[in-house]
Amino acid sequence: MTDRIRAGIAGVGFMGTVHARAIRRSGGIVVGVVGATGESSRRAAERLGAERPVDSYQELLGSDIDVVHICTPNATHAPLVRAALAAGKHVVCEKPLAVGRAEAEELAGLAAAAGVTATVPFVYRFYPAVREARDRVATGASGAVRLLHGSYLQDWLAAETDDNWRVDAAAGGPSRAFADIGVHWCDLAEFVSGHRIVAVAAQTMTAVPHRGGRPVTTEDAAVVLFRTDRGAVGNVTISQITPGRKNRLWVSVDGSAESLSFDQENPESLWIGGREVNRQWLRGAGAGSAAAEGYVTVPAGHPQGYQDCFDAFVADTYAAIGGQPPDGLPTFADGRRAAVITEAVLASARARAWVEVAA
Ligand code: SOE
Repeated sequence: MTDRIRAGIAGVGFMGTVHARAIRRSGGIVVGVVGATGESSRRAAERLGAERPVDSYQELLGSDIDVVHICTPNATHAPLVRAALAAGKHVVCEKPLAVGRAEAEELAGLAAAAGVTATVPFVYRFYPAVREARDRVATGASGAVRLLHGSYLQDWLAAETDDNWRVDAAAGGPSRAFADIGVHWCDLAEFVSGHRIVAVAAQTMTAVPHRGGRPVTTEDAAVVLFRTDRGAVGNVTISQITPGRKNRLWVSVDGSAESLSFDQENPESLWIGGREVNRQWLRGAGAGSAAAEGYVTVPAGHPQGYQDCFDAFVADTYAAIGGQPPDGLPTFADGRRAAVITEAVLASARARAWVEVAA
């Protein structure tokens, strides 16, 4: 496909804005955007540089777009994805793909049957340091992976006065912290290690029982033990109430020959621990694997960050739309995987027992 990809965006908040930048940086065209109201759509069309304002999602789907980016609250993803697939569009749907396993499985099945490109932005895969870690494990440099551990900590809900649509199960789904960011950590741990989580023992907690004058039924934090399909064990702490941690995803993959750790708040390097020597691999300094170098866009010392990951994710999605799906592209199958793990975490927390994670 030599023509530029023509994209529509549903949802014009923080994520819709990030997607709009990435669409343009990937050579795409933002044809139209639709928000909650006609007025918010028109304002966003101007702010995001869309070709024209659009009054409704149906009008957007009826226009000359190749792909729609769904950046709306979680509970609206399924109906919007169904309509986009029925209209023959490729789809980029924000995570979580759906608010439950059954819905996620349905959407993954519909996308496969439609034969379109359907992706989910597990964008932390697109840091060059993460690709370097994945390559070191895949090529055997790290040895056999024995432990996976870490945390994903934020603080934007730490205050009792903090509130957000994700707090409400009706809009966000039955899980909040884990479905929102725990799935990123699990995706990254599995992506780098090649292992699959097969059983979890989880504890969730809601530190702030009321927000905005209403009771809270979704978790502020979760602590999860797990086993993998290849004999490793691990644990992860997920929190959106940890003061001072803004978006601190940290994962350690501990092999028999070396351990690797990546910190999303310090993404320009990969720590490589050895018995005799510890090293810091530096992005862009020329010593990376081909897998890592493919995502280096500027030299070392000129930091790449979150938006760069999003740009690479959208560019790879568009390459897939053009018939050349790159390695490591997160699809609806990965969105389904996230929903399966989330369901097991909630079930384990309720039962206070180990729960198997379906394949
Ligand atoms: C809020 O927790 C949020 O924007 C998530 O929804 C994103 O997936 C994550 O990348 C950053 O934090």
